[in-house]
Amino acid sequence: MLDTAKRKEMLRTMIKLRAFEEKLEELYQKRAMYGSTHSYRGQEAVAVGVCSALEPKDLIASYHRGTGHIIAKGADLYRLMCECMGRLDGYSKGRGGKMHMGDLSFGFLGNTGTVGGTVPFATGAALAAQIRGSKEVAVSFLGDGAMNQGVVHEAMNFAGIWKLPVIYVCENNLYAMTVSVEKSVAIKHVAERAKGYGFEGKVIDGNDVELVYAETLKAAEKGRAGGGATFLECLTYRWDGHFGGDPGTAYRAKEEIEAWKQRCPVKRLKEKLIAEGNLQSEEFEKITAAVYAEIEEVAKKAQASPMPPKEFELESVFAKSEVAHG
Ligand SMILES: Cc1ncc(C[n+]2csc(CCOP(=O)(O)OP(=O)(O)O)c2C)c(N)n1
Ligand SMILES: [Mg+2]
Repeated sequence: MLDTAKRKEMLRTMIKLRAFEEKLEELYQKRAMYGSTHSYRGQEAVAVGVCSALEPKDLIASYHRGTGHIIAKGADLYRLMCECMGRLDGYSKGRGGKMHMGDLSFGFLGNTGTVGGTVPFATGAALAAQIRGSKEVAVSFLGDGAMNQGVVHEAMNFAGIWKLPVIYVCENNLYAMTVSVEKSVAIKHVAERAKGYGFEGKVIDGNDVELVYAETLKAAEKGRAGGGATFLECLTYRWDGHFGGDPGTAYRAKEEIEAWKQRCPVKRLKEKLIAEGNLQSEEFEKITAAVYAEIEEVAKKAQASPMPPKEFELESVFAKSEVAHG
């Protein structure tokens, strides 16, 4: 069993993910953030359970709903916030925004707004680790909607053939934008597809951070030992709309949203620790207040930081014309 200190750390990180999303939402409403938000509220146990079970050298690939994964893997909050706000100090110098970053210093292969687009990133990183014999494991986070992309099928088939040390963590939050998984997938659980790729697929409670941790640890140990890939279908739910401009209620029943809020991953771990006598309510309040204060500070600092200079517009682009246009 996980020790209390580690579980409290996981609780703190889940609160951090939530506080970060709430701050982004506020900045988005004030037009202080560019692009859009894709709130991770409700899904925190997946990112935190997975990343807490990984080693620093391990790698993750993320997607549009990625801020939670990036924080859980160890991002610098200031640099992340700057990127979300289009600032020079951001991970992509303010050019990529929330959906387009990458930084190998903390094992983050990158994210993109192209659904399913980063699944091959993690698969390729796992192939590289296998060739080098470096014992790294790569994780690809992906949504239920990404499961219907061709490139995802190609990558998973490849991982099955080569027994790659990769873990596919599918966050089944029951919707892809406004379309329910029942309407877009012909089988009950996408994890069943893993059999067709030649590796193990499991359906787990994605709101139970300790379970997500334990299953990731097993999958990582298996991958490091040469046992190949694992697919984890984590059942979870996004509390908010698909993006900042979507209230999320036109295509989902209020009762459904409320029922999932009762299964809040933060509340679950908090109540468990309290029942065991390992946490007091006052301590929880203190942790929460400290985390929210930290995020507030980060946002203030990011808002006061410089924008990329104008000359920067033609830097870091793949192609530019030397011809002057009149
Ligand atoms: C290749 C591609 N097709 C369509 C879109 C539009 N799109 C953006 S997010 C999204 C839904 C993704 O759903 P899912 O993978 O379940 O992730 P979630 O938003 O639920 O976290 C779609 C269809 C896109 N960005 N990229
Ligand atoms: Mg989804």
